[in-house]
Amino acid sequence: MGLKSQKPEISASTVHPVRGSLLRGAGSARALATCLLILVAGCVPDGLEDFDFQGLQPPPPPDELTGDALVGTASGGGLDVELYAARGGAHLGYVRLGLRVARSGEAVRDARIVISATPEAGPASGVALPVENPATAADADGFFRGAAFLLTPDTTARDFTIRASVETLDGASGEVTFAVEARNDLWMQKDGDLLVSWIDPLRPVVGNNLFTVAALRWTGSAFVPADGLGADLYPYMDMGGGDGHSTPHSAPEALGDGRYSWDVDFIMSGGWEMTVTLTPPGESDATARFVGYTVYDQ
Ligand SMILES: [Cu+2]
Repeated sequence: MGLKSQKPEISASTVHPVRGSLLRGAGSARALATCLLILVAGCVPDGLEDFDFQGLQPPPPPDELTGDALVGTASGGGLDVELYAARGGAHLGYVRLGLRVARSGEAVRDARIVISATPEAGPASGVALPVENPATAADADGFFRGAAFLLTPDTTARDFTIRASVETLDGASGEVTFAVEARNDLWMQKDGDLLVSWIDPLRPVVGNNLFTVAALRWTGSAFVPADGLGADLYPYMDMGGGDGHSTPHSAPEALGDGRYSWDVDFIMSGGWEMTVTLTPPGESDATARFVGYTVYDQ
């Protein structure tokens, strides 16, 4: 024992899929050698008794972090409204919102809803933030689905007000207000006056994903979409011991409205770093690093 005389058990999930051109960093040569060895006979990286590459990754957070969390309830005009936010609740950046409306305990399934969102503190206090209003029909789960960018220039002032003006198709109307404190986590990264929000995918999986971010610039009085930027993506998985690798992805596509997207084929589940480099014409690069982003097996 101790010698690698036993043939390690190799399953598809423990073999590290690596392409030489995706490697980078000081450990590249060693990683490549490691992986060639795996292909030939299996191998044991430094400090490991068995080659469980997935075991090098921190345990993935509970899946509920991608789900809807109740943010608050409010009533107005005889309408009771529950506000939900995806990804486990309100956070800085692009927040998918779900509203459930009831009148006298009866779910309302058709309504015109207009959302507004404003920061309550910091340099952008009172500024109207970009929002997406829900369609007039609730989805199968009874949610009116919309979204808001909860943005703040300095990321420390994280109190927001979200308002919803609700008008049912049969004439009832009410206005509700929610005080929301947003988490500062990986969903929004800033560099200077550029704020970069992760839009999609909500829950990335191994295989093909459309990765989309939105860049907005704080002008001192408003957040405006930052179009016409050079855009570059570098997905990277740190495998520990100086080894790491990227994964195949397409060239960027500028979608307008400050949005940029890439097709990304994640070759492994676990924690990834997504580095987005944006270059405004005639200015220096801005870098947004989304670190610890979990890619699920399915
Ligand atoms: Cu990996």
